[in-house]
Amino acid sequence: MPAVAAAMKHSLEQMGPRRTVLTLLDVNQAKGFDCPGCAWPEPDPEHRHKAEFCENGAKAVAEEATKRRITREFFARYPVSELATKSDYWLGQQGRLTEPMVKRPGSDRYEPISWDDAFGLVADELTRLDNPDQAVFYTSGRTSNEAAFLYQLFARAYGTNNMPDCSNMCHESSGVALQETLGVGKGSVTLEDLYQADLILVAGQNPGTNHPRMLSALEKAKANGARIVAINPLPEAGLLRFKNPQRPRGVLGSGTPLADLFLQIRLGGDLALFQALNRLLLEAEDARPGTVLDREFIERYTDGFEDFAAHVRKMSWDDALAATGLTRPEIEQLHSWVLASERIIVCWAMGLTQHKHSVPMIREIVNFLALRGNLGRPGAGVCPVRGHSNVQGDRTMGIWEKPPAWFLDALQREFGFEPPRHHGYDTVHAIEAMLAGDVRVFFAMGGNFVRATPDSARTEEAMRRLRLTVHVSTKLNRSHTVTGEIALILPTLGRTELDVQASGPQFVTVEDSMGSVHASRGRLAPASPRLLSEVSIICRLARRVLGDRVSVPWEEYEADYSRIRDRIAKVVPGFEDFNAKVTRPGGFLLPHPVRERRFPTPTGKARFTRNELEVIRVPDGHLLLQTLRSHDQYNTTIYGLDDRYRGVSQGRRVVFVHPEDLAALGFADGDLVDLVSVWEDGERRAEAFRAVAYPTARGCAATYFPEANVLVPLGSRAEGSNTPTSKSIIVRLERAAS
Ligand SMILES: Nc1nc2c(c(=O)[nH]1)N[C@H]1C(S)=C(S)[C@@H](COP(=O)(O)OP(=O)(O)OC[C@H]3O[C@@H](n4cnc5c(=O)[nH]c(N)nc54)[C@H](O)[C@@H]3O)O[C@H]1N2
Ligand SMILES: Nc1nc2c(c(=O)[nH]1)N[C@H]1C(S)=C(S)[C@@H](COP(=O)(O)OP(=O)(O)OC[C@H]3O[C@@H](n4cnc5c(=O)[nH]c(N)nc54)[C@H](O)[C@@H]3O)O[C@H]1N2
Ligand SMILES: [Mo]
Repeated sequence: MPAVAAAMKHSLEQMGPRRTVLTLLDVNQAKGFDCPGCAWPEPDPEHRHKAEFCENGAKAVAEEATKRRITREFFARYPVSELATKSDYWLGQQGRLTEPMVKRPGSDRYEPISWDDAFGLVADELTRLDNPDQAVFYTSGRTSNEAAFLYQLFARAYGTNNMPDCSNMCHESSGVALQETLGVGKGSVTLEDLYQADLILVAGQNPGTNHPRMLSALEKAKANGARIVAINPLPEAGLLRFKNPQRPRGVLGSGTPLADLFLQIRLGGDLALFQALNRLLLEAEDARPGTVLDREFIERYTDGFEDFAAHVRKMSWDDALAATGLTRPEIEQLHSWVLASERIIVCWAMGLTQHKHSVPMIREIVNFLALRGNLGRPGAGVCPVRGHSNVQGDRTMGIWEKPPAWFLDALQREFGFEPPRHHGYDTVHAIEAMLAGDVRVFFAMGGNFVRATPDSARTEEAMRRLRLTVHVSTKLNRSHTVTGEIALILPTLGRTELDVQASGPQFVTVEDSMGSVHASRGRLAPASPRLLSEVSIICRLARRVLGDRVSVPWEEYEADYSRIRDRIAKVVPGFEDFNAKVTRPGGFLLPHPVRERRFPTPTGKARFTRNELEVIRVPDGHLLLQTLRSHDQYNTTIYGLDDRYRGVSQGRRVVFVHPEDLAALGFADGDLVDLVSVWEDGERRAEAFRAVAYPTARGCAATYFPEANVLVPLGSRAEGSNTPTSKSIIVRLERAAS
C-alpha cells in the first residue's frame, strides 16, 4: 500500500488525474512506451500485467510527463550563478524545458535562441577546432537505438571516437570481465531462465528500489522452487521483505521474505567470497571425484582451468574471512546449496562494478559458474542487471570510445567514409583531458555529467574551462549551471511523447538488460511545440556541421525512422530484418552465442582466470564508504527527500554507520559529521551529514550519491574498466562545525 500510495501521490502532483491514468496504463505495454526507469525486461505480451510498472517507474514517468514548465521568463528571472546555488531537487522540480536557450560569453543568463542559430553556433565551434578530438560527445542511457546510432555516426563522420557514456560509471566492469572471459559483454540469461533456476544469487544490488519488477520475477522463481541468496552489506528491504503490489494479496498480506539466506558481506568482499566458494568446490570434487565439477563442460568449452585451480587452492582463508567479514559456516552453508543446485544464476549491479578490483571480482563469478557448467543452459548464467532503460542498446549501436575494428569496418562499408580508428576518451579520461586543456567542446545527449561523475569540485572546474558546453535535455539539472564560456540547452522530447515527423508518427526501439529489442511509442502531446526529438537534433546538427563531407541522407532519416533501422540492419549483427522483427508484439531477442555454448573469445573457449584476492585495509579510525541510491531518486534526479525502505525522511545528507562503529569512533546516532575522504593526492570533504546508526556490515558506511561524489577521487578507479570506485572510498568522520 505505501508503494501504491507513493506512486499515486507523486503522479497526481506532477501530472494530474487524466494524464496519470493515460500514461501509467501505457507503460511497458506492447503498443505503449518503454518505461524510462530501469532496464529490467518485460514478460511476454501474454503474461504482461495491465499495470506493468512499479512505484519508481511511475515516478520516472511522472518526472517526465509533469505538467510543470520552464519558460524563457524563468531564465530571465534566475541568473546562472543563482541556479548554481539551488539543490538538485529544486532544479528538477521546476518542470520540463520548453525552448532552446543560450548563455553567451561573459553573460550570466540564458536567453532564447532559435534552433537554427543554435545549430549554427555548434557548427561554428566544431569547425573551428584544431582537430576533432578536441570535442567530446557524451551519452546517457535513455537515448533510443535510432538516436544512438545516428549520434555515433555523426561523431565518427565528424572525426572522433570521444564517446564517453554513463556505462563508464556503471556496468563497464561487467562488460570488460564478461567480454574477456565469455567473449560477449552482456548478460546471458532470459526471464525464462530465472523462472527455471534452482539457486539465484543477488549480489551488490538493491532491486526493491532500483529494479522493483525484478522482485516479481524472483517471486515466481521462488514459487517454482528456487532458493534466493542476498549478498549485501545492507539488509535491503525488497529482498528481505517483499510485498507484490500487483497482486492484492501481496499488497495486504504480511509479505514474503524473498531471500532464503542473507550474507552481510563487507564492501568489496565478493571476490573473496566467490574464490572461497570455488575453493570449496574444488575440494568437494577431490573428496568425491566426478560428482561436483562439470568435467565435460570444462574440457570441451573452457581453457585456463589448471592455472585457475592451482591458484584458488592456495587461497588464504584468513584473507577470505577478513575481506568478506563472513564466518566460514556462512560460506559453507551457501556452498552446500551450490552443491544441491543444478541451475544457478548470479545477478549483480553497482555493488560489484564500482570497486578497484571489480573486473577480477566479476571474472571470479564466471569461474564459479563455469565450474559446474552453469553457462549456456536453461536456468543458468550471468545476469548483470543494467541501469538506464537503453544503456545496453546504446552500446550495441556503437556508443563506445573503444569501438571494435569490425564495427568501424561496417560503418565504412555502409557509409563510405573513413571513421577514426584510434580510441577516444571514456568519462574519466574526458575529465582529465578537459582539465589539461585538451578539450574545447562538450556535447551531452542526455544525462547530468557534472553530477554523475566523481570528484565534483574538479569536474566542475573541468567544465568551466571549456569553450562550449551543449546539453540535449528534458529537465533542468546541475550540468546546465556549470558551463563553458558558451552554453546551450537543447530541449528534447521524452519517451512518453508523440514524435511526429514528415512521414507521420514515429516509434523508437530499445534493448533491455536481457538483450530483447522492442518498440517504444509515446502518446502524450509534447511538453512544448518547440521541442525536437533527439533524432531531429542530431540530423539537423549533422547537416550543418558536415555539409557534403559525407553522403549520409540525414533528411531522410529524420523524416522516417524506419530508414535508420534499415541502415542499422546492415551494420549491427543481429538486427537483420530489423523493421519487420521489431513490429512483432514484444519485439525480438538478439542472438547471444553464450546461450548456445559458443564463446567468441580469441581461443573460442570460455576462459578461467586467476584473480588476486584483494583485502581492502582500512586504517584505524576510518570506514569504507559506499555511495548509493535512496528510494526517492533516479540517479541525479531527486524525486523527494525520503528513503522509506531505510526509514529516513526529509533529508538526504545522512551517513549510515553500524551502531558499534559509531560508538567506537566517539559518535552517537543523530550527530552532525563531516565526511573526509583520504587519497594519495590529498583530502576531500563533504560537510554536515547526519549520522544514522544502521545495521550495515561492520567497518562499512553508506551515503547517497550525488551529494557524496565530491569524496570520490578522480584517480580512484577500477583496474581494467576505469570506472570510478563509488562503492569503495576510505573516509573518516569529523564532528561538524554546527
Ligand atoms: N528508482 C531507481 N531505479 C534505478 C536507478 C535509480 O537511481 N532509481 N538507477 C538505475 C541505474 S543507472 C542503475 S546502474 C541501477 C543501480 O542499481 P543498484 O546497483 O541496485 O544501485 P545502488 O543504489 O548503487 O545499490 C548498490 C547495492 O549494492 C550494495 N553494495 C555496495 N557495495 C557492495 C559490495 O561491495 N558487495 C555487495 N555484495 N554489495 C554491495 C549496496 O548496499 C546496495 O544494495 O538502477 C537503475 N534503476
Ligand atoms: N557516487 C556515485 N556516482 C555515480 C553512481 C553511483 O552509484 N555513485 N552511479 C553511476 C551510474 S550507475 C550512472 S548510470 C550515472 C548516471 O549518469 P547520467 O546518465 O549522466 O545521469 P542521470 O541522472 O541519469 O541523468 C538525468 C538527466 O537526463 C536528462 N534526461 C532524462 N530523460 C531524457 C531523455 O529522454 N532524453 C534526453 N536527452 N535527456 C533526458 C534529464 O535532463 C535529467 O536531468 O551516474 C554514475 N554516478
Ligand atoms: Mo547506471
